[in-house]
Amino acid sequence: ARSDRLPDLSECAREPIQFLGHVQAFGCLLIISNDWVIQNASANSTEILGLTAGDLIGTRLLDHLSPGAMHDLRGKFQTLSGEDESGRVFGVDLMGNGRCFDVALHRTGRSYAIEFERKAGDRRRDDMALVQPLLARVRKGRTPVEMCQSAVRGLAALTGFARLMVYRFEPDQHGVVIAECLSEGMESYLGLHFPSGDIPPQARALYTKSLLRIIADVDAPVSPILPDRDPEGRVVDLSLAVTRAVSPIHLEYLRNMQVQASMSVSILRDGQLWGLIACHHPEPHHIDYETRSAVELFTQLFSYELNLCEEWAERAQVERAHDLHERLVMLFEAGVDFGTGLEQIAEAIGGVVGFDGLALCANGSYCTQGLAPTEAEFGRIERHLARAPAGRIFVTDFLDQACPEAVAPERQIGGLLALPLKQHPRRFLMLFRREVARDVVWAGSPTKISEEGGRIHPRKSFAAWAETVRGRSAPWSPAELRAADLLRVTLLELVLKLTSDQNAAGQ
Ligand code: BLA
Repeated sequence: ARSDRLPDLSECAREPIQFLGHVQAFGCLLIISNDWVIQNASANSTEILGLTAGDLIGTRLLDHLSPGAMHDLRGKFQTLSGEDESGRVFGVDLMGNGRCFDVALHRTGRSYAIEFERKAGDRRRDDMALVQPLLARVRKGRTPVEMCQSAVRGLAALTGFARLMVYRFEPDQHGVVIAECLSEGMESYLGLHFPSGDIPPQARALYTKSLLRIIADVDAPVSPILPDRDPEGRVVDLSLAVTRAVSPIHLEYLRNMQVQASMSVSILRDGQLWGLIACHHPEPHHIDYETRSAVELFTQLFSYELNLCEEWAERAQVERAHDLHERLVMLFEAGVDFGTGLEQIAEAIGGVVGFDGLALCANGSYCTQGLAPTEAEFGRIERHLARAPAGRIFVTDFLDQACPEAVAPERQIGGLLALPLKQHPRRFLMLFRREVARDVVWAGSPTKISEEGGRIHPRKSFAAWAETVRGRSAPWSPAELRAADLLRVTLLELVLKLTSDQNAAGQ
């Protein structure tokens, strides 16, 4: 029966996820005018505040709250200026009866949204104080992946989630789990890839504005906002609401993954979504707003550190690309050539461009290193490339599409980067990359795919992703292509020199 209410899967990208009109059970939401009159209230205000939507709508907020609480909230409201700004106040005794709440507020159009969550009574921990030591540990990581690993470990301790992952978006927008922290009995997703559609574009756009969302219990009843329109007749925009109920499609996905609670925090780079810290729990799991705020702050600082580390790695790669010229010139001056020194040459090139094998024809014999086609297949690719524009690198992450039927599928070659060595006849040094779908495997039996229920399931997503990338390699990055272009010039120079040396020797 549940499926009947779900939108068509092909309509995913059009689902208006910020206009679904409901909040989750853990908090309630009021919309108030700028003179504090309550315009809308979620139906669960009864459970959270002890006041029904009917009691609230049309009255002023100060009719219900203690003077102390009103003072705190007013002060916060005054700091909000811009459209997207939000404020938070923790541990407010709303009614003056000792029951404390965390409060979130933000502007929405001409009104304000204000959300309340009950605070656990026995709270003694200062989460903000934990952010600094966590960050200090992250900084010790030497690579982006090490930093991510340390971040999920730290957040596991802070939040109690059972599976925490860093999910990184690739250039084609699909994603891969690059770091993970599991508690006992949880299935590992490390290294798995998922298609871009698992997080549709409107969700990604929202996640660059609203950095953390929690789904405390996928089966908890959601609560409607009453009435469902604002005074101007528009559906309430919940983009920045922390209690926003999530897409029913996504809830189905989580249920199929046996996840009962989920939280994800955006990792941004230059304002774009770089990835997510995705957290799962097999039971309902709510962490209060103050802890979530500490997680959000940590993730913002962590993103900054991660950006620095990535930029550093990128700069180091550019330096290595420049050094490669010197290294190759020195090798050749020491008498090495493509035939005798292929291993050293491959190692030097491997420092700036990632590949799984290379091949070329040197002095009439076919030389290879690692993953490579047969000589006949190599010849077929070379004949194909002879038609490509001269004096440029040729690159593809889908060899079978670029040069159909040149190479047998058993070779599992997905990517090719060809560097011209000679004009007449045209000769190339070719770097090969393995087919990526064969590199990655789903943890667990692939036959389980068909046994599992539900229309959307990460196993099926993974299978669909593997299908779309069959025959493809990981993409060549812009930095690698820049390095390859420098390498192209170096190689032409070296080959020219080799030929003139040989000519001189022959005279
Ligand atoms: C949202 N999908 C999400 C989110 C994640 C994923 C992390 C953010 C919400 C959250 O915190 O749970 C996907 N989660 C993953 C993936 C992994 C994971 C890939 O843990 C892997 C380890 N999803 C689909 C399909 C559709 C879809 C086919 O698989 C649409 C037809 C929709 N996903 C979808 C929507 C949202 C979403 C609409 C937004 C939910 C919201 O914020 O309201």
